Amino acid sequence: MQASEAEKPRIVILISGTGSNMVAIADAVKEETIDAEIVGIISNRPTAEGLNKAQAMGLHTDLIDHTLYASRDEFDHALIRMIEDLKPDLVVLAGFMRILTADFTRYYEGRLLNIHPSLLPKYQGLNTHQRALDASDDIHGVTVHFVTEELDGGPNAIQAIVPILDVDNAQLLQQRVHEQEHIIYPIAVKWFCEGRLSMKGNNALLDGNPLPDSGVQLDSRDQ
Ligand code: NHR
Ligand code: GAR
Repeated sequence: MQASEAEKPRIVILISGTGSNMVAIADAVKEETIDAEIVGIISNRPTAEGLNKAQAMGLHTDLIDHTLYASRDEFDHALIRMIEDLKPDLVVLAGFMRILTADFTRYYEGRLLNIHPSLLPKYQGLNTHQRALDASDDIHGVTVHFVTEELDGGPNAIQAIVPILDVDNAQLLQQRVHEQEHIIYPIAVKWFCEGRLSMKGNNALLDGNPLPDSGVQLDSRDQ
């Protein structure tokens, strides 16, 4: 029997910019690859292009401008209130560019995912593509992980390896990493919505079994 709309897992997506990962997830929901309901897209930036894309897809959008809050604490508490109005089962960071306080990450522990453009634990923080090039790495990639208080430090769910080419620069590398992001983020969200992906302690579990530190690893060279 098809689950009624009311029973589907409810997803809220937080963005700050382009929103291409948000669109990839929303497309997978629309195509019914993911059996869930996207109940809202929230941006901390009024100019985020992703807001227009979400509206064009008929999704509910909210704006919460972090520059109007005196502290991270006040912003995060207001953000929690805005998210809670939407009663989510899963909160997805998709290019959301504000570091979150421990109050926030504890509130959503085990139901908060992020995508980070590196093979975590390598290159936490910003400017990851240039840092991988500067280090003359052979491979780079992208990771979906559960968010904990420690920045980019929560357990990995899935990552995709992207080879670094001799002719690469940060922009080319970023483009190839982006293609992989749009593959692995919908997979992770699907697993979560099916009850297959969860977090216990500092481990990600798939079907109840702890994943390796890398998470499930895909290699774009195999595609
Ligand atoms: N918060 C916690 N506690 N833990 C994580 O793992 C988080 C997080 C908040 C965001 C996404 C993220 C990433 O994948 C993320 C993961 C922004 C910054 C940052 O330095 C760092 C990491 C991430 C996102 N932001 C600046 C700040 O002062 C602002 C930068 C800007 O506005 O452009 O918050 O890497
Ligand atoms: C993505 O590449 C994501 O990995 C990255 O921002 C981009 C957002 O793209 N996230 C971070 O760098 C987090 N620090 P999108 O807005 O098109 O989804």
